[in-house]
Amino acid sequence: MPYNAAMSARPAYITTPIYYVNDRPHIGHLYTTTICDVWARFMRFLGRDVFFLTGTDEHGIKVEKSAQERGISPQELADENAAVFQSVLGKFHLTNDDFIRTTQADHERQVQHFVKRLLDSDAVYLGEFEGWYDEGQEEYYTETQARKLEYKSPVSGRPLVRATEQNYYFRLSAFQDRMERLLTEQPDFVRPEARRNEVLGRLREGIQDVPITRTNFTWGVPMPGDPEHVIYVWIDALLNYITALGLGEPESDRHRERSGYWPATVHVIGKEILWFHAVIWPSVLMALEMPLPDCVYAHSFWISEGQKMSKSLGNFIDLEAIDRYVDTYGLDMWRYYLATQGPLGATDADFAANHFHEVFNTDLVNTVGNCASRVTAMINKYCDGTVPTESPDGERIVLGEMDWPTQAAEAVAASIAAMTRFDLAGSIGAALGLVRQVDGFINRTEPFKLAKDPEKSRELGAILYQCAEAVRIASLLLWPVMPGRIEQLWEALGLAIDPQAGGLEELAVWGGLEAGTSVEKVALFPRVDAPVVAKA
Ligand code: ME8
Repeated sequence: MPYNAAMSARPAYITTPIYYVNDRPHIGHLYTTTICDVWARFMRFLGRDVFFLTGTDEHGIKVEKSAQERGISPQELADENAAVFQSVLGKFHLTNDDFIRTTQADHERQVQHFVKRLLDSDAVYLGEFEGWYDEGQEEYYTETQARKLEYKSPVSGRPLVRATEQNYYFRLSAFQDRMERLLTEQPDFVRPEARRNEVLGRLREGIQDVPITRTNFTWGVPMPGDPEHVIYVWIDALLNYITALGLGEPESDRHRERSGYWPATVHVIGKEILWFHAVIWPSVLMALEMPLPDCVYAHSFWISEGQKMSKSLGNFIDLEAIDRYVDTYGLDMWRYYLATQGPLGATDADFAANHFHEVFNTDLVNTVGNCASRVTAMINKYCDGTVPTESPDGERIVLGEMDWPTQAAEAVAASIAAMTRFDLAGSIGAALGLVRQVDGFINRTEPFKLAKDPEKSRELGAILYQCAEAVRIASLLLWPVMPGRIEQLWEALGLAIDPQAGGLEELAVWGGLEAGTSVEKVALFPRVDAPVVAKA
């Protein structure tokens, strides 16, 4: 879907999963939140009104058990770990507009409100259930599914257990046809394509009603009118996407300020929670007669040094490991690596220290950093540190057979289009492509040679203008992923830009850099001697 101006009028709403508080943040959580952040920043820079939500999932048996083991209350455990998740946000320059916690009173009230609505409309009923239960994931499987999984949890590998419960059920089976139609008629509803096919395949095997309450623990939102039952953590969690906007409390401030963001533009999640988001969630919304999100984007997983991350293997990328990367390479390289090398497609991505180092050198040191320093250094050396003019006689001097305005406009359009469809690497790649063209242009036109000939000063000025202008335009497209270093570059180029105020497309038009502006030399990405080594 290409970006067009009309879209900027429509508010955008992007969400991450809400993370379980019985875990500590690691690369997986940071990955999803970071890619959402890059998209949110880019869309805001385009002038879109964006709401970016993340938060924590705090109920359920796992939290209850972990708290018990530690001899504290589930609320204490939730408070402690939610604070850790929150503290990470600022540190990684993540610009979420709200952080929802499922133990918030207004969330709990709204969960009850929505479940009551489902009960009143008969989308939820009381019944008996028997199935194969994954205790770790709190998920039920049918006999067919369980057999395929060899009666083992696909996540933890632990045996599934046979369980019978009297529970409230959601009539998921009633939505089979509508779900199949949705996935067929709206192919972008689940992305990437391979994931959509997976969901369609499982849908066609048939779907059964799902229990949405539990009686084997108490740490959760009580079922309205039957407090023996606690609302299943997944229903509670999925509803966060609409409770954060106050959709269950039409009189509230939240509703007044935020209801316009629904339906969501994209729910970004990991592939392991696709079924909940691609089938259960839209069915619940259909039952509530509410509009559906535009897209559920399920990325794949980070593995580490070629293997599944595990604490015992010592390849787990936890906050301590992340700190080592950030301390060595800077936060912007961390964000750059996640955004460009991450598992956004249907296959897992390998986080590897050597690869990280290589990408840093190739893309940031030798391309962005080197180009910015070459151009600013030449302007200082040959033009007294002020931006020269591209058209001394009122007409642009064309050199090196380079139609810069067209090249730049193409890169900008490609970068915007890619980001709009959530292809982060494509968007960033288009910006980097523009930087590479500057390097090639310098090598072809050899301004350092022209500088020796006073009669060529007009050409020299035009070349350096064009280089600086192309770097400026590329920098606008790179700001969402590397805000820190790019702002440093803007300062060196004498530019006062406020991306929060929008205007990316206007700023990215060729010719925005003003002749006469003072330019300082910059060194954006200092070299790093050797890759980070895992702690012994
Ligand atoms: O599932 N690579 O929370 P959670 C990439 N509370 N991403 C990863 C990852 C990895 N190795 N490991 C985790 C839950 N993630 C529920 C969600 S939403 C209504 C409720 C990311 O704490 C990825 O986004 O287990 C995944 O979906 C999420 O962390 C799971 O976080």
